[in-house]
Amino acid sequence: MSLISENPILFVKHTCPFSLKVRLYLLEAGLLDTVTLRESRTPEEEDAMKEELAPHVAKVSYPTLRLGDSYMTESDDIIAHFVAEGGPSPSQLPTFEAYVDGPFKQLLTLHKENAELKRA
Ligand SMILES: N[C@@H](CCC(=O)N[C@@H](CS)C(=O)NCC(=O)O)C(=O)O
Repeated sequence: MSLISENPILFVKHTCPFSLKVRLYLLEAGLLDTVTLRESRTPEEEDAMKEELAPHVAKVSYPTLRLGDSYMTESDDIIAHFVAEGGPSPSQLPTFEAYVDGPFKQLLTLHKENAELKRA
């Protein structure tokens, strides 16, 4: 028996809104069991995950999808990958859409405002 998982590996950070976006897509699409989920929940786990990913990507960011030897580091690209593989379009997933149009959008706005205030 091979110990190597054939599933794509999804690396996520527990509290990351971009990671939650991809997880929610997979959950509502019924595709969560098609990936191996690797989640960091503590600073120690984050450090270990960063060390593991750093040799393979220009900049470590979450979520990251590992597909064999290639790595995708943009949440929208990751979702587009699953759609291209036959997954449902995000517009067919009301809970996903509610998250993206509501809390996710608000978090991005707050994040941008915060960055601008810091620059001022
Ligand atoms: N454009 C990226 C943004 C992802 C992003 O900014 N993720 C944050 C965590 S929520 C990150 O990876 N920050 C660097 C880090 O935590 O080391 C995407 O849509 O996936």
